[in-house]
Order: sequence, then C-alpha cells, then structure tokens
Amino acid sequence: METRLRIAIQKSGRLSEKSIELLRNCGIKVQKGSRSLITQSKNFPIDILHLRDDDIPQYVHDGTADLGILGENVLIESGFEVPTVKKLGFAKCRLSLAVPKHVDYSGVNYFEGKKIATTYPVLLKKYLDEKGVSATMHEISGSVEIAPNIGLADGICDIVSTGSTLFSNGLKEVEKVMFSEAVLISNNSLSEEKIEILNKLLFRFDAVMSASQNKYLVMNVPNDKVDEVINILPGMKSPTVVPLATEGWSAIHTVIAEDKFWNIIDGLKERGASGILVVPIQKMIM
Ligand code: PRT
Ligand code: ZN
Repeated sequence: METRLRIAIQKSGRLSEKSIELLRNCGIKVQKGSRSLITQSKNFPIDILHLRDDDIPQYVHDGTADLGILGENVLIESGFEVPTVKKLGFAKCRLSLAVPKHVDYSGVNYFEGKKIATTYPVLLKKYLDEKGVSATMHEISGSVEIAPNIGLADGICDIVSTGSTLFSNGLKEVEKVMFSEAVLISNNSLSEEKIEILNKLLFRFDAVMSASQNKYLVMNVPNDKVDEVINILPGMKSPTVVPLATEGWSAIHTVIAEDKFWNIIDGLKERGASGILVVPIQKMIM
C-alpha cells in the first residue's frame, strides 16, 4: 500500500485558511470547504485531518496524525512534548497580561494575590512561577476580556494581536508572557518512508515561504549609476544587468527581501532609477 502522511490542521478558525493556502501554494490539491473529518490530496501522498486546534498536539503525539499545524501557544499549553519541525510565519500573536486601563501598574508584582482570568493556565502559571508571583488563576473558556469589567478578575492573560480587543474593553497590555506563531509539528517516530515524504513537503514549504518574503525587483538605471545602485542593493546574489535599447541605460534585475525594499527606494530614485517594478515571486528554490 502507498505510504501517506496524515497532517492535522484546524477545522475552522484563524489557522484553517492559511494552513490550506500554504498546502495549495505547495502544489498540493486540497478540497475546499470539506466538512468531513479527513480529506485526501489527489496529487500528493497526504491526507488532511480537520480538528479543533486543542486536539492536534495529542493526535500528533499518539501518531493518529503524523504532522500538525497549530499555534505554538496551544502546543505548549497542551503539555505534549512533540517536536516543532518548522515555524510557519503566520498567525503571529502574543500571550499577554492586561489590566484595566486606569490601574497604576508598576510591575509584575501588581498581580501578587490578585485574580487573573485566562484560557492559558499552564503558560500563565509557568510565567508567574518564574517571576515569583502568586496569584489566583480563574480558568474560563471564552471572552476572557470581559472578566475584569464584570468583576470576575483583576486582570486577564490572553492572546493579543492588534490590541484592539483590549482597547475596546478598557484594558491595557502590561506584560508579554510569550510570542507565538503557527508551527509545523511532527510525531516523534515517523517511518523512513514518511520522513521521505515529509522532506519533500518541507522542500516545498521552504520554496513557498522564501518566495513570500522576497520580491523580484526590476528597474532602469543610467549606465554611469549602475555600480552605485548595485552597491545599495541588499540582494541575495549579484544582480543581472542588461543593456536597454535606449543608449546609455541598463535594466537591473534582482531579488530582495520585501521588508528591505522601503529602506532603499529613496536611494534608488536619487541615483536616477526609473520604471521600478516590484513583482511577487511564486516559488523560490535556493
Ligand atoms: O475551535 P478551535 O479550538 O479550533 O479554535 P480556537 O477558538 O481555540 O482558536 P482561534 O481560531 O481563535 O485561534 C487559533 C490560533 O490563532 C491561536 O491559538 C493563536 O495561536 C492564533 N492567533 C493569532 C490568535 C490571534 N492571532 C488572536 N488575535 N488567536 C486568538 N486571537 C483572539 C484573542 O483571543 C482575542 O480575543 O483575538 C482577540 C485579540 O485580537 P486583537 O487583534 O484584537 O488584539
Ligand atoms: Zn482551540
């Protein structure tokens, strides 16, 4: 029988779409909007198990799934020791402590003897223990941010991304307990055959992820400025320089990290670069 890898992803929630998109960008055909527990890819030896994110660590630990995609926060909270194979760069957020905005907050000792509402008791306890603070944890399963307003707690420990939920509930972020992003986890004892498929998958993940972090940059530059322009490019390799049909001009092509582009754009313009194009890259094999 053909060996297939079974990957657990979130059934519905913040990670589902991005997880499916990542697989799709890797050329893996995945049925959309499937309501069944398990779907099969037709063109890659992988089956997709759709679960609640909280169940993923256990499934991967027990080997019911070979791989899983979930937030690091959920993985650590679960207590299962499952290796992280790769950080996936999406669903970035942090687990933070927050208090009502009028509180005169002077430091983590503020929480001594206080009541904190959270859905992350394990991570919170570890953090408080490290800081030598003893507080009462009030574990609730949803809408943690309303707890202080209804007198249920003095503060909360919850996931923050933009901060707007805290803001609209009259709370302020005072401590960052951990930073999290989506990760790929793997069962500890995959067979040789499964590891081979995993390596193929990781090769594709790398190609897709480096592509999304980089852009293809094309521009026209006067010949006497070509060297200067090349000097300010943070490219991966030496750029391609091709003469244009217009006398005295060249085109420069290179790949640059997206976050570097805005740092050099003024420098390019000052050196006479024109017709600057920044083009998305679909796949990048280093
Ligand atoms: O049903 P299931 O158990 O599968 O899903 P879930 O409800 O447990 O999780 P879900 O889908 O809400 O989140 C899945 C994962 O996304 C989390 O475990 C985090 O790793 C990650 N993530 C990234 C977030 C956020 N950003 C986020 N903003 N998870 C939750 N939030 C919530 C937060 O709880 C708070 O209510 O959004 C609010 C804060 O957002 P801002 O932007 O207002 O700060
Ligand atoms: Zn969950």
